[in-house]
Amino acid sequence: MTAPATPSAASRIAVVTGASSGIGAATARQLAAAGYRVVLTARRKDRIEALAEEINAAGHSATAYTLDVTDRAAVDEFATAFRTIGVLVNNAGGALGTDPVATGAPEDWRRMYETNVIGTLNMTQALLPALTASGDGTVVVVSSTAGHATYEGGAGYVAAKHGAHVLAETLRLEIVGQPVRVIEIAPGMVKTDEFSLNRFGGDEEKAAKVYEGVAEPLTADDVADTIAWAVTRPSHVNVDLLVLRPRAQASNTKVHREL
Ligand code: 8X3
Repeated sequence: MTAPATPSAASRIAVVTGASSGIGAATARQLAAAGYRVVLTARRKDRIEALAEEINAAGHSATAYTLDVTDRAAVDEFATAFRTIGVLVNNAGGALGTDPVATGAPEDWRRMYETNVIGTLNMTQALLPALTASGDGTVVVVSSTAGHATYEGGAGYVAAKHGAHVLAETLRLEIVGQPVRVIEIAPGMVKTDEFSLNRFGGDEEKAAKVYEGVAEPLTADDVADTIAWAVTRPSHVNVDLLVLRPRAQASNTKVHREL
């Protein structure tokens, strides 16, 4: 097996969005352990500050920066702090509702497009010069299996994640020849504290049902581990797209449940 690459001085900073919980927080921890100086961004200041403290106390390096990725002016301001960065992990996003197309709320669709697609676009555009300047940059887009196939009740989220997938795929075409990789990680069923809870507006019962009888849904750490693996491949190796699901999930609609 190829040994993980150690980040060079110019590429040592990794910015992670949505770092306040779940996959984002787990990714920040793992990239910090891999030798990156992680910059944690999210809207919830208390959470990212607490995580930065935890990472620093473990002997690694982290700073917290409160940021809403959908606020372009704030993102541009954030980007002025960096001349070079090595890694941008676009993880912020999420789902709202499981309504069918016939009755889904346009406002939910809009918000999902804003966070999953425009947020990724804002961060990627703003930081691309710094990623390129490092001479060895990596953009990670955390999409979803929802970015590759649909399911009933999922259209708003599926449409947004298809948007994130297309952004990654198109950017890779457009910047080929420049020293920046574009990696898409597409997780299936991941059990985190907040993903389903947010999707169902805080309804714990509905959120729990998503994972009912599923032996071992993926964890945030499983996904973070995959992201860290892809990021630490040698610079010439671009993991274009990696789909990961729990063993109990064969497709978006085929899940084995022991009930
Ligand atoms: C999460 C996967 O199946 O809830 O991105 O759309 S799913």
